[in-house]
This record gives sequence, structure tokens and C-alpha cells, in this order.
Amino acid sequence: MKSSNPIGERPVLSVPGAARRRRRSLVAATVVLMLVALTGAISPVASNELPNIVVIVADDQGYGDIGVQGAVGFRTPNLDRLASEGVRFDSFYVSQAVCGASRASIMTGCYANRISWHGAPGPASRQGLHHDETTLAELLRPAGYATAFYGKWHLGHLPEFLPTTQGFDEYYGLPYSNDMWPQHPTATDFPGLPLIDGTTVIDPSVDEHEQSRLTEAYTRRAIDFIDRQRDRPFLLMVEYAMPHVPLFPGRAFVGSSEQGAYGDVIQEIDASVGRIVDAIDRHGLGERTLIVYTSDNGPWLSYGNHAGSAGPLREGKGTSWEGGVRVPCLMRMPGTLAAGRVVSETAATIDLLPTIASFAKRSLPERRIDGVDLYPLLVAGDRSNVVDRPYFIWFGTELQAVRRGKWKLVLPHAYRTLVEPGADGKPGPYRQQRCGLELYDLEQDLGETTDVAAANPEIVRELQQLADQARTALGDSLTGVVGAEVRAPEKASN
Ligand SMILES: [Ca+2]
Repeated sequence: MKSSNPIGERPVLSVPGAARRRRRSLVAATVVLMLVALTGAISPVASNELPNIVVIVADDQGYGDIGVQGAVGFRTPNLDRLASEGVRFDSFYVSQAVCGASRASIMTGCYANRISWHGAPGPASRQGLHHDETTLAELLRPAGYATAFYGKWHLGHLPEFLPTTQGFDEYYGLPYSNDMWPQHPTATDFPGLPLIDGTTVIDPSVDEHEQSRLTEAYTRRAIDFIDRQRDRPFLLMVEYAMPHVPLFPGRAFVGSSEQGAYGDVIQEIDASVGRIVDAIDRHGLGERTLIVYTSDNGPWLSYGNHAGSAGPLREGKGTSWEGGVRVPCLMRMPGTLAAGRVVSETAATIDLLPTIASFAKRSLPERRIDGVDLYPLLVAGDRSNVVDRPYFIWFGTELQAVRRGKWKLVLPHAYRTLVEPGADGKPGPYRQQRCGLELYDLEQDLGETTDVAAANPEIVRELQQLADQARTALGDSLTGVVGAEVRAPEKASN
């Protein structure tokens, strides 16, 4: 059972759906009994009947950066195909609009604040995701899954925190962002950027040529992994370095789009996703494989022509406005997920772990998590886990917004906004701006242009109460509240 819930009878931060899970187990047991009655026999569920799980994450790709969501200057036929063959989430959130914190939530199903994983840890960090947390790989490996992580980790770069210590059989990639290198346009103190295979640094200082080969290298590893593991269930995670700056499209994609380097790297990622999907289908695994595609946060607007687009959304990466935290999310599993369906309810990366747990018939981690199970919504159209769920948006340790239904309450805070965009790999300046207590109706006003707090005092009050409960649990430095449920990260051993 979960730990006791100090917030009240109905969990505000976490809806593990234990009762629902029990009901589903009962239904499943009934179906099995009926089958036994009909056939007179029952065979145990073989591990090769468990679904494969593939999670692909782009870096800093904006809400507007896929074709079906209005991309301009480049094409994403393979991502669009995932949308037409599967489910597209139209209101899908990261936990924080920054790489490291966002990835911690993808991996654990927790708000980053619950597990104290903030910002974008660089080479000077001495911490890692705590080994007592359950990663996606640790959730699935005990059921016989082969597990691989290729790409940007960002959950602790020291050897004792790398993916192979967190449930993954294989790792190949960069331990943090690809701009944390000596050629950074403004910072001067980054050491060489290491490329790691397993726990071995195979290149201590990645250069421009190697950056341009990263997307291909990750894709090739992913396809090889699928080829090798096709006869057993597998978890494959591919977290591309791009389109995070610095942008280095592979040679075959240079000049392929109308939008320069940014469009070129997106088109390479898109083609790579197509190859991964083709590899799955080539082995006849399409109907047995849940593919998830998303991004870790919105576009890094200060990079101008090297940044993506949030489309109609306000602001971008590093803010809790919609452009920072609402990202593309596509899921495909033919025969199980309806083709071409659009989900408009609030869903988030914290939901991936509990959802994948349901697909793979795994119990939730012992330690409390925050996401909800999207399985009933995806498979049976049961919206009860997502309707009116509160969703909380922190940046760093500041609780900056609360979303519920069509409403978003923005709490008073300072945020960065662009003075003028940079160009060609050089960032432009931001300035700090303050907002007050503001309410937005995201159905009527997706761009968060018109504060309607004064006209809806009851909604404001309800969302403020939810914010109070979230602060009590997970903290808020804006109001000086220390969270009672916050868990520590792990410190390096020496
Ligand atoms: Ca990012």
C-alpha cells in the first residue's frame, strides 16, 4: 500500500487508482475464469506477451514543432504518422520547463519536487537520482524486460548514477546537455563533453563532428537493440540531444528543410523515429509495442532561429506559461489505441510510469508517486483518472501555477521574457518580469492573454486551496513552505 496521505482522504497530488486497479483485476480475473470455462484450459501469461515499451524524448522541441500542430519551415511526416495511427495528446505537460527536472519525472512518475531534482545539473553536480526511487527500467526489468537507454541522461553524470546503475542493461549517450562543453557561447568553464558507453567514457571531449553524428548513433543503437531483443519484452528509451542547442544535423540532413539548422535537426529526428517504428513493424511487433514520443520542455526562445516554436502558446522554456510546459505527445499501439484520436484532457510526463505499469501489468513503486494511470483513458475511454485532476507546475522550488480542467491559476512570481532573440547559435537577452495572481481559461484563451481572475473568484479560491495542499506536500519557496513529503536526492559517495 501507499504511505498514508497527509493531505486528506482523496489524494490531491496522487491518484494511484488502487481501487480502480483492484476493480480491473477483478474484471480481468472474471474474464480469465470465463475463458477457462469455455476452453477448459488456461496457459500462463508468457513474458513475450508483455508489450514492448519505447519512449522517445526530444530536447526543447516546442508544442508547435510537429506538422500536425502547425510546424512551419520543416516537415515531420513520421511524427504525423504516429498521430494518425495512434493518440495525440493536445494538453500534455512536462513537470518543469527545464531538462533535468523534466527527465526525472519521465523516469519516476514523480513531480521533480518530490524527489528534489531541479534545473539542469552540469558537470559540477555531485548528486544523482536517488537509487531508492524506482525508474521505468527498475519497474520493468523484474518482469523479464531487456532495458536500454540511449541519449541524454541528466539524472546524475557520475559513474555511480549512470543508467546502468538505475535498471538499464545498456547505456550510450551524453550524461547531460550537449551545450555543456567548452564551445558554449556564453559560459567559459565547461570541461570536455563526454560520450559514454555503459560506464566507460569513450570520448572525453565530443567535437562538432561527433555532435552531428549523435542522432544517427542513438538511432542505430535503438534499431540494433530492437533487432537483438525482438523475442523478449523490452524497454527502449531514446532521448535525443537535439533540437537543444548547439544544433548539429547529420550530414544527410544539412539543408534539408526551409528553416535552417533547427528544421534540419527536427527532420533528422523525425526520420529517425520513422526508422525505429519501421524496425518494430518489420519484426511484427507493432501491435505489441507501446511507442511514446514527447519532448522535455518548450522552445528555448532566446536562441532565435535556432529555437523551436510553441505555436499559439505563451513564452517558452524556463517559464511555467504554456509554451514552457505544454509539449507534443504521441502514443501508438495499433489494435489497442484508437487511431487518429486526440486527447484534450490534462496529461503529463508524470503519468508515463503508472501508465506503463498498467500496460506491463506491474505494481506501482513502493514509494509514493504523483502521476495518474492513463491506461483506462487510452484503452477504454474511461476519463475518470483525468477529469478535473489538479496539475501543479513548479519551476525550481517555486510553485508557479495550477491547472484544473480548462482553468489555469498563475501564482505571483517573476519569470524571464525575451528582450530580443539571438541568432545562429548565440542567445539573445532575457529580462525578468513579474506576474500577479492571474486566472486563464485555456479553452477560450490558449495563449494566456486575458486574466479572468476578477470575474471568477470562486475558481480562484478553489485553485488556491489546491495550491496550498501541493505546497504542504512538496514545498514552495515563493511562500516559504517546506514540503512534508519531499525526498532527498543521492549525494556522491566521495
Ligand atoms: Ca530540454
